[in-house]
Amino acid sequence: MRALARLAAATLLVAAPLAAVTVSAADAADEPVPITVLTSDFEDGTAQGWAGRAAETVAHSTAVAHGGTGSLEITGRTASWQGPSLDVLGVLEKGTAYTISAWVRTVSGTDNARLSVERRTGEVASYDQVVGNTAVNAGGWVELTGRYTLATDVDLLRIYVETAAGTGAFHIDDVTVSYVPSLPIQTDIPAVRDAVTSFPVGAAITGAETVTTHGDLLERHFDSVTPGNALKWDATEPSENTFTYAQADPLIAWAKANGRAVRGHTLVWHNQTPAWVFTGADGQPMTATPEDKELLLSRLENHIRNVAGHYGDDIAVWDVVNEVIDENQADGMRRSTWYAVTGLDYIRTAFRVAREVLPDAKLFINDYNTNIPAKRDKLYDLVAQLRSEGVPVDGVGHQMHINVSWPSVAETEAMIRRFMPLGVEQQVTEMDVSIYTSEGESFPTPPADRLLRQAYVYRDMFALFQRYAAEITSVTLWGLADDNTWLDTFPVTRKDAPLLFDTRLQAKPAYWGVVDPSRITSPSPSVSPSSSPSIPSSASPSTSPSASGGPGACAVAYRVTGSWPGGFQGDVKVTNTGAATVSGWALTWQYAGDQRIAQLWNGALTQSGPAVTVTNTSWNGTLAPGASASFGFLGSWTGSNPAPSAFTLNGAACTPL
Ligand code: 9MR
Repeated sequence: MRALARLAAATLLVAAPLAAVTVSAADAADEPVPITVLTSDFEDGTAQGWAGRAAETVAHSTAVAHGGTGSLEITGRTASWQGPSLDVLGVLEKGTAYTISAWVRTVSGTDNARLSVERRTGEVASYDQVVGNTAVNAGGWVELTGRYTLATDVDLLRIYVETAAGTGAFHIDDVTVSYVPSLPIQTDIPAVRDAVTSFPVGAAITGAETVTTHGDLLERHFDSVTPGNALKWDATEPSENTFTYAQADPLIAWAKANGRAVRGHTLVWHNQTPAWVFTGADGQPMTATPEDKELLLSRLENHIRNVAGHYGDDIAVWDVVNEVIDENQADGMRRSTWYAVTGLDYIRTAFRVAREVLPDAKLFINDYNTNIPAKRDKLYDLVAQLRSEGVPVDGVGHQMHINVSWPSVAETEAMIRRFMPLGVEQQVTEMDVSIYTSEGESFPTPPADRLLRQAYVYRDMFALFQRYAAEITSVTLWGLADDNTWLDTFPVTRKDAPLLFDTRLQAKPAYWGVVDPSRITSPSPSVSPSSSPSIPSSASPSTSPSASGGPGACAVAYRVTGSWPGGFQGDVKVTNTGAATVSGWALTWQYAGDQRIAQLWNGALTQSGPAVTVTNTSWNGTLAPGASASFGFLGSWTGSNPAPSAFTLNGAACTPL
């Protein structure tokens, strides 16, 4: 398969409305090939479509350049938010994870530059920060680079650069937007939610993870979801008594539509809480006065009544308070503003109000490092005290942000056992397993030995949780796949890989650690030799007719998922609609146009003129009745790009879908 996929380095270089689109062929299964959908190099003497956000001046410049001789200069700014902006509606597609990069320098002086996306749907505008404040000066170019996935349909979409403080002139150059084509999800491996039946398994998500291929992966494998940020205070009540559910509503709607549970996260936290919450009536930061305490608790009550009430029974489990413990304090309580102003009363109020609003919901106290005995015991003491007072704490959430060498199973078991006498539910709420064991490490790609260690950690921890299934009522992973994890920037910026699926949404050894530990040593799970499929030769694709189930026993969906002048991306799903298992397959079609496939994944390609044959890989060759296999590809076309109208599977005609 490698040899077949590693075609001659075909390069498609074609003009697109905004920029050149470059596709270089390589072995997509092993080496992701980024596709650049936008380049602004300012080498043609124009502003290449960039405009100001207000009345500032945006013009081509040859004063400085990052590459070549031209850049874009922004002058005449009267506010720090003013800067260059480019329409990318129609360039960025929903659900695709893009890398956006821009080089910036000031004309003089220093500032912090940041890069964002403005989007509007109807009257509602949102501003998504892609790259946060980054120090820039006049002495050299600084790259702003970050990842962005559009999760919703929009009427307006623009990328822009602004600064944090000043209004000085600055330059930008060599702006690029690129993505690595996602692979189809594997449909021939067990679903996590089917393999683990002792408790529901969930994933923390953003809106982007409910659509396209990510949505397929989520829907296939997970029983429940936790909005990772969308229900936090800064997202739901950014200014006093103004509630907005624009981020969270689509996630909860997805869960409802797909019959999945939701863990609500979180009603009270010291992070991601807007400053106004802690600002007193006098405009000053709150202190431990009776007036400030009363105001803060009334804001808390109002917040919970609105947010929990908005979702009602659609969210049956809430992290009511998050991370309130500090084991280094004698009383075990984190010195947050919540605590400084109200003592323990913010926790009492939060649980009381949540119970009033949601009499049937399970109410949790959630924290990290609960496996560390000192912290665990402080949390135990607090929960014991609250429950003895009648505060309705139903459960303890263990975040479980761990790594490949810490903690031990024994420590984790002691954590679970510690809380059993309290009679509370316990849930694992934010599990991920970093491949790093210290802050000094940084790997460009995850080393195989770390991925194996990680698989054994997942295996052992899930086995432990299953042994304590009477206590552990759900396990949630803090993310869907390694392409979106908070650990890429914490505690330092480096690529981490803490989840079950890799950056291209394919199952990792960690996945097998959860689903079938006997297959851990096989990172690309392959069929064992004794049961390996007989792969028909592409030259004689009808060698297994008996296995195909006969004519008409297959259905093929051929889709063009992206197209640009001269190039296109597609995927094909072939389904065995017969009564017999297909063991090894060859799918053929004829192109009516001048299409050439340059690169194909999850299958092996032969193309001779318009005749295309794709055979299975080692791991998707067996199609039970009703089962499907999918593969994707990049290709070129001239003239027109019609979809093929007829397909055969092992020589038998299929129904085109
Ligand atoms: O995953 C969240 C990340 O996107 C946010 O930037 C971060 C900011 O506070 O919060 C992350 O989620 C945290 C969760 O809410 C509470 N436990 C720790 C999680 C990781 O920081």
